[in-house]
Amino acid sequence: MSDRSYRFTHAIVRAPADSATAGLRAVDSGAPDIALMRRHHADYVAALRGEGAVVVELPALEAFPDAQFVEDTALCLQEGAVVMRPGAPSRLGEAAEMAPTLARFYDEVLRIEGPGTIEAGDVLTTETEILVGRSARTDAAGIAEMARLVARWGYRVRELETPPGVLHFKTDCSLLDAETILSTERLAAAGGFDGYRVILTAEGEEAAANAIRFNGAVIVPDGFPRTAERLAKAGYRVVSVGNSECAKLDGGMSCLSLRFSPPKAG
Ligand code: CIR
Repeated sequence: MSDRSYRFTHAIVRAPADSATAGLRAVDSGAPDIALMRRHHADYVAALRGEGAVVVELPALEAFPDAQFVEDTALCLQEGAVVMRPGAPSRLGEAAEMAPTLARFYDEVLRIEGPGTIEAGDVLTTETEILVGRSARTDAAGIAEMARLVARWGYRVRELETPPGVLHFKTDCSLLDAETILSTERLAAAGGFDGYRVILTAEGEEAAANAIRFNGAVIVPDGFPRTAERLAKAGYRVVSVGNSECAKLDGGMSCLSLRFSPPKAG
C-alpha cells in the first residue's frame, strides 16, 4: 500500500476573513471571535508544518464568509484535482477561487459542471476507494458526476448517507490509516464501514470525529480528552488544535485544509 490517502507533502489553507462572523451555521451558538479564530488557524498551520507539510497560505476572501473551509472546494488526488460544486449557494464562488491555485500543482484540474452539487466535506478518500455521503449539500447527481470524472484515474466511488442533521460526511468521520476510520457511533451504525477497523469517538465527543491524519500525526480539535486517549492507546500520535470558533460555524480540522501530494512542484 502506498499510504497516499494520509501521507502528503502539501496543504492549502485560507486565512479566515472578518466576514467569517456571517458564516453559515446550523445553530447559532454566538458570534465567532475572529482574533481567536486566527490564532487557532495559525496553530493549525504550525501543526501541519510540524508534520512536514509545505503549506500554501491563501489570503482571506471577504466576499465569502466560509472560504477558510477550503476542503469543500476541491478533491485533490495524486493524478489530478476536481473542483467541486458546493450545494450552499453562498459558497459556489469559492470553488472557482481555488481553481488557479490547483492549476499551479496539477496538469489536470477537472470541474463538476452540475446540475448536481457536491462539497468535498462529504468525500472520504481511503487507500482503496472514495466514500461519498449524500447530504443536504451533496446530491446523487453530484456524486455521479464526480465518479465519472475520477474513473479515468482508476478510483472507485461508493455512495453512502451522511446522517440526517449532520453537515458533512466527514463531520462524523476521518481516515486514520489504510485500514482504520475514526467515526461517531451514529455514522458507524449506518453500516458503510465494513472491511475497515473503526475507532469510535467517546460519547458526547462526536465533534472529535472531524480530525485529520497527516503523515505521522492525527490532528484533532482540542477539548475531547477521552477520544484523544482512545487514539493514543491505539498507537496514534495525537496533536490537538483549538477549534472553538470554527466549531460555531460547523467547521473542524478537515475543513480547514486541502491535503495532497502534487505531481508538479507549483
Ligand atoms: C458551512 O456550513 O459550509 C461552513 N460554515 C462549514 C463548512 C465545514 N466544512 C466541512 O465540514 N468540510
